Amino acid sequence: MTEKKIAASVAMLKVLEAWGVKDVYGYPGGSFNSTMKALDIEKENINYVQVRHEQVGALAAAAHAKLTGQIGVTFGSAGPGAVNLLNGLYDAKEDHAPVLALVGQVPHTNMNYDYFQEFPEVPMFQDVAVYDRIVMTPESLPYVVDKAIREAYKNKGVAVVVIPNDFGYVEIPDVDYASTTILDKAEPKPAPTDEEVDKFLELVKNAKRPIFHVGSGIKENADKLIELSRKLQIPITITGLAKGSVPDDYEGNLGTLNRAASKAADEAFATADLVIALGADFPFANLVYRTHDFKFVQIDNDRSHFGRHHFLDLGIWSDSGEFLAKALERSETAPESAFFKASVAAMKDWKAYLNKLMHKEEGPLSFEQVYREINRIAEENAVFGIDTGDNIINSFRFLDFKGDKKWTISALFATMGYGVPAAIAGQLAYPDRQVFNISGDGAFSMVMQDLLTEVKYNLPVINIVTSNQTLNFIKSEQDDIFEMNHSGIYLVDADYAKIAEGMGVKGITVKTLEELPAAFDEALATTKAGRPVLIDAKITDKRGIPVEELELHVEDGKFVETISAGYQATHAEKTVEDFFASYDGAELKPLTAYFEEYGVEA
Ligand SMILES: Cc1ncc(C[n+]2csc(CCOP(=O)(O)OP(=O)(O)O)c2C)c(N)n1
Ligand SMILES: [Mg+2]
Repeated sequence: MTEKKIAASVAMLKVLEAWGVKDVYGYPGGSFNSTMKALDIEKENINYVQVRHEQVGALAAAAHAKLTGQIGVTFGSAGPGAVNLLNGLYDAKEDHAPVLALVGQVPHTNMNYDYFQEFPEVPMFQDVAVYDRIVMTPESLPYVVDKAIREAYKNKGVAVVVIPNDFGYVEIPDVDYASTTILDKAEPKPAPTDEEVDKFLELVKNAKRPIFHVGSGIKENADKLIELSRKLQIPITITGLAKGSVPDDYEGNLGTLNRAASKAADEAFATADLVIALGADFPFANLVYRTHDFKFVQIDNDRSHFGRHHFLDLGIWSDSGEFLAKALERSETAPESAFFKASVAAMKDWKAYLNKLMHKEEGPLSFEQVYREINRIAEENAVFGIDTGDNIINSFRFLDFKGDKKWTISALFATMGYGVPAAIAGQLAYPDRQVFNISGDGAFSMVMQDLLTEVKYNLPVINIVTSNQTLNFIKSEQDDIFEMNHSGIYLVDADYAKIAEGMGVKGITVKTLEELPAAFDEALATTKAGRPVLIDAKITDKRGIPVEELELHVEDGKFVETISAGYQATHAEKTVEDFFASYDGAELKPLTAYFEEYGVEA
């Protein structure tokens, strides 16, 4: 037994270091001072990032995990600090991101005496955590944290360790508490059998309009997917999290479904008679997968996920790469498909429309031109933190994901206030890359105090605030509710550039199309000089085209395209043509026009 001693909290930080943790996001409190002391002692080896709100710290940890695949670490003090973490921890849980949350607790000698800020914290985190423990002895503190990290990785979720403050000061034996010295190897990948793949190929052969729905499970296997898509003539739709993983410039990639969607994807999906879900978790399945009957194949590497979104005609437990490789090996090239061609043509039409909007040179400033400028100055390997709201729809439609770009959103939890923390985490994880935060005015004003964090750590983030003085994403929903006035969605405007300046961030306001390019040039120059910048883009509260209102059904053996009855009841537009025209898209054609052109049968 070693004679050497070390403070339990320092031993715990050494465990984090052994796991490769570089940055710890949090906010101090009296119940966390033993760890704060250790963070000072260990400051050469681990970096404490002082955020201005625990929610921002937890969201930054979640974003770090989503961007890098490595564990994110956050902390808060007992009671209020702990509660403030919850939003970010739920984001991590929902997007399956490994995160460790260290939570302060009053000294163990004061526990159960209703002491100041003493709460039973383990129950507070029960629902969000995959591992949730209070440390019972000083000696076990580093051990429990090591175990927590293993659980967070294994279960792709949040591990919570509650630390009675006094334990951290206690000297314990100075030994290696981290389990990371054990050589690690990748988990074995489940693979399909020949029979399973043959059954899949049979279903494809018997389908008239098969379609892929691909999620983040595609990982590094997009090349194989594209090869199979071409070979079997199956167009691809994707979930939001697969955006960028399946290249946008592959002609058979129709993009995302539902509301943050492309027109061609929603239309083609509505006619599919076979849906092949590949590594896809789709929170809108209960809507989009219920519009019509189709056969359903699911390929997933997690057996607990089968059937969660649709009844199965075939379920294949497999890694996406293993499945695609075998499917390529065992399939024969399919003849050219009219459905594939029509879908590709509809997507081309949609892309031309988006391009036209981005390059519009008259009229008021709107989001499309802001995205054009972001694309213009974005570097090949830029990192984007994108906030919840219209920017989700718009980034899926307009942001150019080509190159080695990285991006992160609060996908399944969809919390507002994600952009700033994600950009902070992105810039710290990738100091040599260009980093953007794209936030709506509502979302930004929930976390704008943390511009101070960008300043404190010299993070040259390009903050774009799409300032439309509304909660526009919700306003659009209210537009479609029968006999409802707009309620609670207008925001008092603020001079966000001035607010930024007050915090030490270069602030630029843009009100017109003419001012836009110069503002972006200036922003670029500012960040090149190492300073954060904020562009407050005063855009209109125009709504992007709600392609989810398009519906297709069969009449007399032919597909007919309409707009939903709900939309018709709340808007003047009755025909698809009027609908397109009202969103500046008179030239858009319904998918049915392409069906006719290429001879697609119902
Ligand atoms: C914390 C939180 N509160 C409320 C919502 C519901 N919500 C989703 S988008 C949105 C509006 C976002 O407004 P803004 O940030 O201004 O972006 P815009 O849609 O106007 O571009 C709201 C209120 C949410 N997702 N998260
Ligand atoms: Mg807004």
